Amino acid sequence: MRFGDWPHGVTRFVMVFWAAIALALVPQAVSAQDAAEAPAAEAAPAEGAAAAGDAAPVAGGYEPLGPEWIKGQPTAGGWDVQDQFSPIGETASGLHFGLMWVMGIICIFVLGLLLWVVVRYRRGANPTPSKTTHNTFIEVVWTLVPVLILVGIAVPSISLLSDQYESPPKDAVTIKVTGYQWYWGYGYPDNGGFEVISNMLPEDEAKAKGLPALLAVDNRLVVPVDTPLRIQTTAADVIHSFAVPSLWFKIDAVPGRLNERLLTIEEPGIYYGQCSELCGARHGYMPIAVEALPRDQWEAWVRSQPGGTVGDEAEAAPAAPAADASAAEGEEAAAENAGGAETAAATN
Ligand SMILES: [Cu+2]
Repeated sequence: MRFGDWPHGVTRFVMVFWAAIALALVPQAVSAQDAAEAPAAEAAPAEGAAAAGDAAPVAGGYEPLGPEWIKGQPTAGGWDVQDQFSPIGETASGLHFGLMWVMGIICIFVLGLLLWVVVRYRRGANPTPSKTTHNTFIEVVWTLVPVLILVGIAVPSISLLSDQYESPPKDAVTIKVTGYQWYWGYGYPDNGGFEVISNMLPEDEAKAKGLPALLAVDNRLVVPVDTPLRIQTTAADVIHSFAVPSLWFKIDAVPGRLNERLLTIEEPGIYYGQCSELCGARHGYMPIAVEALPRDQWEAWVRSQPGGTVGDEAEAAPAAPAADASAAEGEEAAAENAGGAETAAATN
């Protein structure tokens, strides 16, 4: 390109640049409108959920949660991370969006400086350029400011990283997740050792129940809400990965190895995920459905399972409050009486 053409080239570049920006922003504006309309639509299920919560059986019974309780699932046209329902998820998505703002502001600032230099100091507007080569003040500023920004990012980032490695407390409910080709098994070693096998529902069956196809399963992973869960993963054949986006939870399930992570779910509801490690022909058809229930309803569900026990009720003594089961003594008693669990369940 000859220098004589330069202003023309700049004009063309600027026009193409703004056209690209406009093209990139229009779909986002449209989805922002969609998002603005969404709350009205969401309000109804929330009311339904509250009503269902009031009507839900408390003493003794267990009813699987209906579709109005679905909280974590992908949405059509969605372009952000899913809403978060675990403490780690809320921190992590907050950090994610905070960093997006930091990156956006820095990009716009640098781009603005660049455009200003290109336009203001082009040869036509500035025929005799400055001979300045150093400016101590500016150099100190452009070193210190990025350092401070990076330190500001590192503090929440590293503390989030360490939070994600936090060990589950002693009273956590242990759930052993086993990946199979191509379904999931959920074992409850603290509650009588039963295992739930979870297969994807066929599409017509899922739709008949008002549940999302390819995500709905026959037996969900039922867990207590607001309770630390010790999720242990392994696999029986090849590597799978247990992942639920709305709980910010993903951990590989590796044959011959037990991985462990703490999970706490804050609200009752249904949270969908999928196997996230390419594991064979039906990798895409082994969804995960987590159903979080209030503690009493979860205990009712455990008792409805073959050999399911809560706390140290396998003992002949009257059942102690569930909270006591967490004590070391309770665990030992539970271990001693694990063999008796089936007998106790049979007599119920
Ligand atoms: Cu898999």
